[in-house]
Parts: sequence; C-alpha cells; structure tokens
Amino acid sequence: MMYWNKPSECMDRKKLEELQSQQLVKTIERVYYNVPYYRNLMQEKGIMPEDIKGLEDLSKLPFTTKDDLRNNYPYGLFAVPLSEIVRIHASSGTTGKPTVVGYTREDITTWSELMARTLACGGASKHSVIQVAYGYGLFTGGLGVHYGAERLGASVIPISGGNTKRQVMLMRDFGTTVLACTPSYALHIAEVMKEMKVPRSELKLKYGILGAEPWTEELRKEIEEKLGITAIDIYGLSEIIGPGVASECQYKNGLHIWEDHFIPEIIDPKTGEVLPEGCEGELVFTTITKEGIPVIRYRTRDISSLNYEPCPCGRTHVRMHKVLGRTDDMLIIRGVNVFPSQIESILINIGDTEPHYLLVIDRVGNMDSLEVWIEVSENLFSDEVRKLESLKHRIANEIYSTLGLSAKVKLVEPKTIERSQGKAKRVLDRRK
Ligand code: DLL
Repeated sequence: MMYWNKPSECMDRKKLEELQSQQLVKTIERVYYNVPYYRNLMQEKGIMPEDIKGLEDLSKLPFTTKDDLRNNYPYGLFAVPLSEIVRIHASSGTTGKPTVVGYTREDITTWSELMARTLACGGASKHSVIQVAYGYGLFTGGLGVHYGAERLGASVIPISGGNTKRQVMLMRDFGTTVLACTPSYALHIAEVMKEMKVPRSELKLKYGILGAEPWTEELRKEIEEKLGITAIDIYGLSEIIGPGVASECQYKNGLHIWEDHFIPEIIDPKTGEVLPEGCEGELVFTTITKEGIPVIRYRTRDISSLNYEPCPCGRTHVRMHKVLGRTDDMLIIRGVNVFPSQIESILINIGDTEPHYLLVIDRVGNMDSLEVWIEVSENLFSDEVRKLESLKHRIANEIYSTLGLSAKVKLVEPKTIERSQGKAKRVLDRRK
C-alpha cells in the first residue's frame, strides 16, 4: 500500500475529529475577523466565533454558494491581503464572471502535499513518469497536479491538454507511466493512439489519474480496456482547493476525502438539512487549513453520499461516493428527471457504439424532445441498414425502460461528435 503521509492518512478517527474541531474553531475566528462578508453574515444570524466550539456546531453556520463568490468578485472573500497571495486561479463557469480563488505560499504547500497524497493513493510514486494533460492556466487541474507530482518526486511532463498526436508520441517516447487528464480526454487519447497505430505494447502506461468531470463505471471500464491501465477517479473543485480534495485508492470503491483539511457534509439540497450517513444528497465542504480563501459550508451542487466504514486500504478518511451528477445538470425532460450519466451507462452497456455522445434537448410546440446522438463503431457503420435500425431501436427501448422517456436516437458516423481536451460537453439544451 502506497501512502504518502501515513500518520495523517491513517489517523485514528477520534483524533481526526478532535483535529477537525480545533481547526474549525480557528477557521471561524479567522474568517470572522478577516472577511467582512462572513462577519456581517454571522452577525445577522447572531453567531459569535465563541459559539463555534467544535464539529457539533458546524450546522449552525450559514452556507456559502457560488453566487456568494461571484457577488464578492474578485477578491472580496480573501482572508489575507493581496500581498500574501502568491497564486490566483479562476473557474469560468457557464455564465458571467468567473469565480476567483487565491493561495498563500502556505496554501500552495498544503495543496502540493494533498496532491502528492492523491497521486500516491492512485498508484503513483517517485518512480513514476507523470504526463500532466490537464489544462495549465487559470484552471486548477494542470498546475495542481503538477506541483503534487513534483512534491512526490515523480518525473513530470507538463504537456497540458491538446495536441493529441504529440501526447501519444511523448507517452511512448518518454515512457509515461501515469496519465493525468479528464476521462473524456483519456478516451480521446486512446482513440488517436489507435489511429496512429501505436500498439499498447510500446507504452509503459499503468495508471490514469482522471477527474474534473462526472464519468460512469461503464466509461471507466472502456478507458481501462482501451488504454490497458487502472483508472482512478480524483475529485476536487477550485473553490475548495482544486484537485486534491478526494481520491480513490486501489480499491476503487469511493473517494477518500482528505478530512484533516476539509470537513464534508451531505445535505438535502431543497431544505439544507444535514442528512445521516449513507444518504444521497448535495456535498458541502468547509476548509479548515486554507489561508487565502477559507470557505465555510460551501455548497458544491455535486451529488454524493458519505461512507465511514473502514476501507481495506487502511486509510481512515471517509469515502464519498463517485459523483455522477450535479443538482444543476439534472435535466427535466417532459417532467422526467434525467442525469446524463444514466444515459451514458445505457449507451456503453449496449455495445456496438463508441462512448462519444451528445444529448440534444429541444422544445417543439409545448413538448420537450430528447435526441440522443451516438457514434456507431467503425465496423457496424459500414454494415447494412437493417442492423443500424435495430441498434437504434435497442437504444431507444433501453432508455424507455430505464427512464420511462421516449427518445429519438440518431446514429452518427465515427468521430463526428466533438472531442474535448478538458471537460466534455454532453448536453445541448436548445430550450433555453
Ligand atoms: O475540476 C478540479 C479538478 C481538476 C478535479 C483536475 C480533478 C482533476 P473546477 O473546474 O472548479 O475544478 O470544477 C469543479 O467539477 O464541482 C464537479 O462538478 C466536477 N468534478 C471534479 N472532479 C470530479 C469527479 C476541478 N472526479 C467541478 N467526478 C466539481 C465528477 C467532478 N465530477
């Protein structure tokens, strides 16, 4: 078992919770005295820093949302003067102003430590050659993984996203053992590798450290088969630190949340009520070591659940269920709630298709329509029409029987759906 920081990763849970309580108290003091926004909010609610004595008081505190960050654009929630900030990242989001986050030198150290942990948890070590194909720039993926990989002592190839042929060439020539990128990009790299006729045997690749977007177990299997690797899911978000919030271990059964730095909760997204262990709901995080921009009870909109049972890997940190959807990417089509990941599972299970798809939603008259565009495998595409028709029906039937929703299936030629180099776009909603 490869631990990066065994005392922290395997800390006794009682000690861990004591540590969380202490750090929470410090964090609340820090934001109360250093961030006017939090001070005003707490005063409005009649909460003084002394009222927060430990974990048991967490639920007294108000939530923070992406809108709160936007309304305080760009630096309003920073808890230190800008002279103490050594790095700024931002996430673009779908509308308007980006959300901006700042790191002190100490925050960068913490982040690197957590990313080193994450990479080790996923199978990497100082002997690894890590190709970082997450985007470098304002996005936290590239630089976050990069600093962690250097901290780990691995050999880092900072290639960033894009130029896929070169990714394949370097992966072969430089003997890459770990590929770090989004799952959709990993799949695209596999595809280009095949086009370039680079055989798997010429690669040393062992692990994929994949994240930044939702992906199903079915997609994991595809990636593992196509690249001949173990694919590990890593989770994080800019508002909390970037990648390095949680990671799967070799058991691939939930992601360990680095609880000595972040306190997770699961809430009912409608009422805000904290839900008991095991229930599915919205994931909420409080940072307890961050200096630049500590966040209190941040609502991620990601849907997950928490599992406190001991993991065979020996790490004591709670596991979050793989995130398969967000409260805001749930589609409501003719009144039926649909997550893109549900359709992804169906499409991959059915076979004869490539895992590249797009859901096109429109409104014709007063009726919502769902069209599922899916690429057909090369060998089937040149085949007879009858087979294609039957495939279309099979997919539509399967969607109907799983979701109770009739969909029009459009089979498209291989390689016609746009490939992403970062986060994939799976939905085109024309109703808006
Ligand atoms: O995506 C940080 C990151 C970079 C994570 C590289 C992992 C690897 P943001 O751009 O702020 O940060 O987007 C955060 O992406 O709230 C989730 O909705 C989604 N997300 C991130 N990781 C996963 C994952 C980075 N493993 C948002 N599974 C989050 C599902 C994920 N969704």
